[in-house]
Amino acid sequence: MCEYRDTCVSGLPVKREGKVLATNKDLLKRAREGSYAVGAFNINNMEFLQAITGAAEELASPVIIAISEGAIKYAGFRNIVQMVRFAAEERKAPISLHLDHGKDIAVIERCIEGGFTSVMIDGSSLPFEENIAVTKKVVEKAKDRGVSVEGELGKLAGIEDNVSVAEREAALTDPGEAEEFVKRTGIDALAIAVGTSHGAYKFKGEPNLALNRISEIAERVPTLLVLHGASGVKQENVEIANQYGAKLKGTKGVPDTAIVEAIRRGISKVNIDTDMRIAFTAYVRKAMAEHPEEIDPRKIIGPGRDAIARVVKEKMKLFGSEGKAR
Ligand code: TD3
Ligand code: ZN
Repeated sequence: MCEYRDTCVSGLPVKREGKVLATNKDLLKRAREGSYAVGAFNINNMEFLQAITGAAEELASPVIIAISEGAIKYAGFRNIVQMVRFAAEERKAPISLHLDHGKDIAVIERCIEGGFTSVMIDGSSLPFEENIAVTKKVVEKAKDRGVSVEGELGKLAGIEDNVSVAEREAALTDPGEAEEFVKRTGIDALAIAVGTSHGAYKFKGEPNLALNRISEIAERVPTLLVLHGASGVKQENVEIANQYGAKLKGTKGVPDTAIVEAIRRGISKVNIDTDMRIAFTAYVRKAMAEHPEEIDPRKIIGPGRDAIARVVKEKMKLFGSEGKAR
């Protein structure tokens, strides 16, 4: 039997007429209307992609495959695009191919021309006017191609990292600026800073997030809102990793309750990378420690791939996207 979505020729997937990949705008608009969020999960290789799209298929959830500039360098542009397109042909779940934290205009242009359905232009480190200028430029290039654009305003620094209240305030996204930024750039989605940061060390003390900022921004800004640095960094996988030789100390992530609250207040896209990295590391380490005689890479990496799928399924349930692609 043909396992592919549409016509099959000798068991090979045939590109559907129209689009194989969804855009972020398509997926996120529906999410906002349905009061849930779509997860954006980063990949660098085949195993992560298989785990994520397999989870999406199993739970009938839309999903965004996020690719960093570093991932393009590591895996190769054409490998990434072809792998993700093939996954989208093979799986029933709607899949979008998104450039995460694009900074290099040449890379962003290549993504727009070369098959990505969404790009992020991260001008958050630039002065306000420069951020607007570069973001606008990307929107102009993307529009003709039907590619969605995500911009970023505010600094993704952990609140605890900032010494003073004034500095904390300065890092968070200002609702008035957000309104002007969206109006002047025409972006489809805006990444906002509400106290999260990238990686496994988000807070020194207790998690401290400015969740009310999300409501304030959502009230003034008609665009879709994105939460970066959203990994939960649960102790379970950190402990397994450490048990098998990792040295992850003082890790801290965003509590599940805060994620649910962020979505309730208007977040439609939630970015996850660190939680998958920790799960992968934990289970690859475990496999190598328990089977030191093993040299078959499938026996070593396979358990890591299974662990990623478990993390992704948990996130899809948390974000409420499970069953939304039925
Ligand atoms: O944009 N990303 C993914 C890349 C960050 C490097 O890990 C995120 O916002 C994910 O954040 P997190 O919490 O998984 O590090
Ligand atoms: Zn990010």
